[in-house]
Amino acid sequence: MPHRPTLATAAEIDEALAALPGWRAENGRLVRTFEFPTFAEAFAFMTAAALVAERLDHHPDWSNSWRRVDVSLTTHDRGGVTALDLELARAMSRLAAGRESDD
Ligand code: H2B
Repeated sequence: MPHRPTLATAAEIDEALAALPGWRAENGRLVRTFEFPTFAEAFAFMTAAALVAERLDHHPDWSNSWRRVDVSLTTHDRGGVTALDLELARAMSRLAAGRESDD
């Protein structure tokens, strides 16, 4: 993958989202809310995701409130969603899998 890929098409985003439950496309961004049983688990998820983001040199816009993490991904350089956002979304979903709260 090139370091800064080109914008994904709407069809590419739709296809990718079909395999990314909970994520949606909104205003040139991929957005998702994660909710964990405890603040400690939410923060542990953020720590793990931050290491992936550093490795990709691609960083989430996100906020945390207690057990909840709101994530918004975009490629600022390109003004929209690229394969890097999709890759980071997949990695975040993998890290959260089985750890989210049911309520
Ligand atoms: N993260 C995100 N989400 N979008 C970017 O365009 C971006 C980034 N650009 N992290 C990177 C860093 C760029 O500033 C460096 C120089 O690679």
